[in-house]
Amino acid sequence: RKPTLALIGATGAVGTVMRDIISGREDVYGDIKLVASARSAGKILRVRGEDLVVQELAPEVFDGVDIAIFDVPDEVSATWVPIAAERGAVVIDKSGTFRMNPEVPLVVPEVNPGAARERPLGIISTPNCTTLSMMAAMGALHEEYGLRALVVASYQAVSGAGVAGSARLYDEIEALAGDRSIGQTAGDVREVLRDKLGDEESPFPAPVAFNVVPWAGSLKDGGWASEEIKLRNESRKILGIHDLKVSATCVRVPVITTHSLAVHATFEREITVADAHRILEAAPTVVVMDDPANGVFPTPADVVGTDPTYVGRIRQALDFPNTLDLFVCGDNLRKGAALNAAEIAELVAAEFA
Ligand code: 11C
Repeated sequence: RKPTLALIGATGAVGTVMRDIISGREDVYGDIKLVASARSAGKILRVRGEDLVVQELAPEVFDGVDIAIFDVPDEVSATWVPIAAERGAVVIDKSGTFRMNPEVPLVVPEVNPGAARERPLGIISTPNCTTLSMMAAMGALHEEYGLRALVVASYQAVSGAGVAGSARLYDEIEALAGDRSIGQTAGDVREVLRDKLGDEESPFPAPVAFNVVPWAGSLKDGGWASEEIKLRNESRKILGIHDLKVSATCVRVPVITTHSLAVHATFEREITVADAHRILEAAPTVVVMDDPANGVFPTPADVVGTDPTYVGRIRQALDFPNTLDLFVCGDNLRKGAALNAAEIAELVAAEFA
């Protein structure tokens, strides 16, 4: 039989992409329910060519649901994911709440698909979009060369902070556009934004238009940002390397969608650029764009809206043994969020066949 699917958080930035992805992939579901907060309940949204009424999140909504995909804030997942699991749904949760729970697998289907079956709580977590942007590529390289260490700088898109993140960048660009004196004096960008946008709340701690912001997430011990700690812990869990050395600096950039990462990756054995090309070209969900002599490398503007992980600028580090430097781009709303969850849901749906 075909399992019943519920999408919780159906109206958010990821929920919107999720409906699009579910509509475009092989139809493995019976009924689909769209669920959101009271504010969005009653809206009519399209999925799989059907118009569905969004239902309000309530315990009864999970009756008869086999698979529930949650894309809601951490605190909403903390309350509602266990309720859905108790009512019999296999939950795929995009929040950070359960990712590091040893009884909850953290799954990237290209890397550890088998882990999706080991779910004693009936919960499977899907990683942070920044971690996910490099996992398909790093998993493939690790399989042959044994990954030992990752030093990463991220260039994160504003839609990682949801609909409000994208709205803020559009508003800032509109407020600043047309004045060719902007960006040449300290503080002028902040000043114009204050004048033109007033007290409008920003999800970012500094202007993101005409700027880069070395901060993503909340403050953790030692001055680390939560995003940087997630990237470390989640990479270790997904790749199954408990002592993987990871150091990250996460930076927000004025890009609407698609996270990029500059990755400095050290392996157990010597690895050449040709080795990396061979492995990554054979990886089904990775696209190699690496011909800098002809201006070929991935950029967010060229890959947004697509599913693969793109890798370019692959170089053998000059001063570090067994180490590659490379640049990765991945759509943070697709593979970074909705697509990975949909792929996990398909693994679970196959169990119903
Ligand atoms: C961002 N990666 O770009 C974050 C958003 O743990 O899933 C997702 C946070 C998470 O802001």
